Amino acid sequence: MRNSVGNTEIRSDFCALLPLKKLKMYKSILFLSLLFIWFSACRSNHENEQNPSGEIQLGISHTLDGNPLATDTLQYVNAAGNHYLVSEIQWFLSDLKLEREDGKMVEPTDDMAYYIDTDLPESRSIVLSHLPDGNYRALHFTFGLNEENNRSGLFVNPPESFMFWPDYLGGGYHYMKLNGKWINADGLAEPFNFHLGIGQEYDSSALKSSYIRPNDCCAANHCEGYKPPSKMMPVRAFIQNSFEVTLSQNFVVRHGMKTKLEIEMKVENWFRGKHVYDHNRWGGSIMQQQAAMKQGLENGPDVFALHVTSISDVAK
Ligand SMILES: [Cu+2]
Repeated sequence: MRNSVGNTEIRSDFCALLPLKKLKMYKSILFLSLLFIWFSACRSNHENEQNPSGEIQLGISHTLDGNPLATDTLQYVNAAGNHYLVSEIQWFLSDLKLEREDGKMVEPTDDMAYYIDTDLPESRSIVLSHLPDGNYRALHFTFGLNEENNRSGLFVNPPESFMFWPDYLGGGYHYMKLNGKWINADGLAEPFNFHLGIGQEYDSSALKSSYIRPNDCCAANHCEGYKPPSKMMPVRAFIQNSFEVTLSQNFVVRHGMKTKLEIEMKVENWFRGKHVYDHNRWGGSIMQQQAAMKQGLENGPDVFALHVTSISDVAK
């Protein structure tokens, strides 16, 4: 009996001991897990405190006379009095930089250039993430591609590759194709290709025997809508026409938040400002007319504006 009691006691102690050991083991695992989670959270918090980062969603809009651009409708009149329509706008925005309130520049992306197209909605939204938290005072970009980057063969796939600028006119890529029609002096709707890119300085003193025939040498290398003359004076020098745009505007980047900004292209301003651009004067094709491109380019800085749309949680 005692034995059996003893046995029972021994057995019951043994049985009680096993769960206790397991319990201790579970407690240890739980403790270590909690310790690990706590340590990870602290480390993560510490990293966030060291490098808090937020996001910018940069939209691109095209407006005309204060309203969203309506394509293919003959409803606009420019400063020169030309009645006109716009069918499409394609352009490059490059070297994007953000300026903090202390003047330090932040390069928010590894992408050198962005192709923007009025017919491609996805091209009009750029997401910039992991940006340093803080207050900012301006956004900078290059309209088109700068001299260093503007090299033929840089883009091999469309639509970017379709932006090529003929090598005999300087090569690289169009900064912008703004295509449309205007009612010319004869009252007819005539196409215009307001194309901006590398300009040329022609050698007017060259012998006629040295003129080049672009259609013979490079017929496959003309952009659509552009018909070069049958003979062209030799080019003495090429002119880099891209320009820097600075858009002063205060905005913030906050950790875990998404700031929505919008770059607005005010299309009518290509044709007014420093110069009143007249399609009747320059005609439909200006890729060989540096004086015409210069008017547009010098109007360019007033073409762009930056707006702060909203700030919200990244998840929204
Ligand atoms: Cu062109």
